[in-house]
Amino acid sequence: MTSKKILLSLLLLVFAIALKSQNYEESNVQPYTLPELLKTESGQVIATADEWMQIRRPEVLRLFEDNVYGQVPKSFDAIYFKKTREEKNVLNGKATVKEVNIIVTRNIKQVTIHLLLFVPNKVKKPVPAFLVINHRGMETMDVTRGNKDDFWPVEQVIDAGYALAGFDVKDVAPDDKERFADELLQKLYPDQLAMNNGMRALGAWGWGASRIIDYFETDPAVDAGKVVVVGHSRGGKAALWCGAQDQRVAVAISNESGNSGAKISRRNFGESVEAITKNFPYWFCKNYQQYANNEDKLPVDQHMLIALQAPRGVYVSAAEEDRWADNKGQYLSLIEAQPVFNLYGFNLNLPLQMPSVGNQLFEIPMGCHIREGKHDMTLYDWQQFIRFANTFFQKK
Ligand code: GTR
Repeated sequence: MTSKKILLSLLLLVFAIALKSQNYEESNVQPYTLPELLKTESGQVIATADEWMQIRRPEVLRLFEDNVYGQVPKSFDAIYFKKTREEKNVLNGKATVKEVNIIVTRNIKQVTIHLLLFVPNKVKKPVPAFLVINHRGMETMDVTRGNKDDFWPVEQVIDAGYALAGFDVKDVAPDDKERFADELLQKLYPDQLAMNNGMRALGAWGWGASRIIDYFETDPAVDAGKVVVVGHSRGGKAALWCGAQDQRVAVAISNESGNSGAKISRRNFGESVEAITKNFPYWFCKNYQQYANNEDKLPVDQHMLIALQAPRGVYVSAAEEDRWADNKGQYLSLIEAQPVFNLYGFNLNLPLQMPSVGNQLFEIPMGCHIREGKHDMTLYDWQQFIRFANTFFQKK
């Protein structure tokens, strides 16, 4: 073979490998078999909500810990809440803003989560709250409202009668391959770093949201039983993982979370486990690497993450042009998770077809929408979240 031909065959090979892991053609989606949701590892068939809660749910949670996101340590020595600011008349008198340092200690080390919280003034307390796992930096939540970002539409959320809370993920785990361990992992849980099923960034972000719920339990203005955890993309993966770990979460909202979030991993469309573990190894436990290009060996798939939210609320949103996130794969997870919700007496029967673009669909406690446009979290998305939450909480 001439060197030209060798080069050409090599290029074709590279192209074929890339194609295998990043398919965008529906007709190229290969058949797959999902792990069984309602059968335990020892073969016991789960037939009641009680059996799910006592037997299968803990098993599925452990499988996600050991193979995907890593453990989430529950213990620490102390937690303190230090209000650093409170202004009672912001947003034209409509809201009170608070900033609270949430300080968590373990073995004489500490981390501080900076919580930003807006609470509506003229509404009966306590109020339900949206809690955003924010990976886009504090600027997006600009407290002075000089920089209004649709990612954080506090005016609209307050008008709808909800509190809006947020924190920057860097307080617990910077979103960076080199520095992700700088906060929570090195300071409080260094032992996790040595473990193949140890916590990494996504686990830390969800852990951070849980500490904010700890704070809500002490704030009479917020209803800690009505917390909607919201995340976009990588934040959406963390929101689902947080809702799986922490059953105080009333609703988990995953906005365009895609691979290792809401989408079925075995469906070879858009981002693959290979791509995500290569580009973002520090989001997941080490064990997850072994499923790159090997999704069929995963003992879970992401519909089981949706099922772990039952019987609480779960909402999955998508954007038409966000093919990387595999909108159909996300919707299929909702469909596949329904049997667990139905053990609780719901009668979910979502249509097999995804809603068309511009439409919202919900059968409480599940909901979804798909909007036109690109990968982002927009005011339109928030309007749908609020509409879903109003119905979920039976608010006016
Ligand atoms: C992408 C990543 C996705 C998604 C996204 C985001 O680069 O591949 O899984 O998380 O980032 O967070 O915006």
